[in-house]
Amino acid sequence: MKSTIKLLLLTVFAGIAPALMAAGEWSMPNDFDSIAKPGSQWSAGRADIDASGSFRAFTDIQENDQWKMWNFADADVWGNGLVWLAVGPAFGTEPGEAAIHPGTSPDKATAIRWTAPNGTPKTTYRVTGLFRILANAGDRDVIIRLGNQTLLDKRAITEDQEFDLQFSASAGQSLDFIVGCGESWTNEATGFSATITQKSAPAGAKSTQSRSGIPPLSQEKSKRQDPASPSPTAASLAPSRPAPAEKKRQPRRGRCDSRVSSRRFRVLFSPWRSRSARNCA
Ligand SMILES: [Ca+2]
Repeated sequence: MKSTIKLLLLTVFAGIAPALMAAGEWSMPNDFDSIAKPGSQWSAGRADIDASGSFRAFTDIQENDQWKMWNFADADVWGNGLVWLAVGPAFGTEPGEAAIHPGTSPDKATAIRWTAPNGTPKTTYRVTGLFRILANAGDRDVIIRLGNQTLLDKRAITEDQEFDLQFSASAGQSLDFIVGCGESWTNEATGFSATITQKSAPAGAKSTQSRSGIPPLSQEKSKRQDPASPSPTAASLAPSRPAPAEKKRQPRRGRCDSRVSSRRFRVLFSPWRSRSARNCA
């Protein structure tokens, strides 16, 4: 019930947030569509849970009526980590909710990254939000890291994790919201929301930044695939296909050394598996 109320509040906030947002404020999932776009403060990729500087941005996005998904689009898309914005119900996420899913080991954790905007020296920000445990979930690590400074570090958790933190960042400094696999790799899809608000700027500095420069999700025209010419990737995520259930908990096989074994995933993502593996040696 508590989780449902949180999700309801997030949904309501997502609906009114675009009208309320001002310069010096950034928010996920509202800014999801700005990921990797020029001028955006947001990106997503892989990050070792224990090594700052390990971030490597995802390279591909797939979109259909179920989700918009960033990943490496390689043979083992789940095992190498991904993030998505639910367009329809997907793996426990509700429409409009963002999710982070880690790869198979701590060095293959997945991060959504916010980078402090250009134009100001060190500035104070407040960040509030939630890592939401989805249905049938396993344990996972949740970490918030500012450069090499750890702001939040919870390992192998199975409960929702809220956060309300204050930090100071210089232009270009990155804040990583990281989800790792926990003690074993299975069922780590984690709902994610965050709002970053600029609290102060140095005297004489004038912020010229809007939150992303990209139209918010609710204002952007839906990018549905043209059914007459679906992309191969869209076909692999066909909207008519029922959303698969969360992976069942697997017997513990040591820390994060399991691999995708579900026949269902192999069938579901067979188009990706036929593609040459890349990026994730
Ligand atoms: Ca786990």
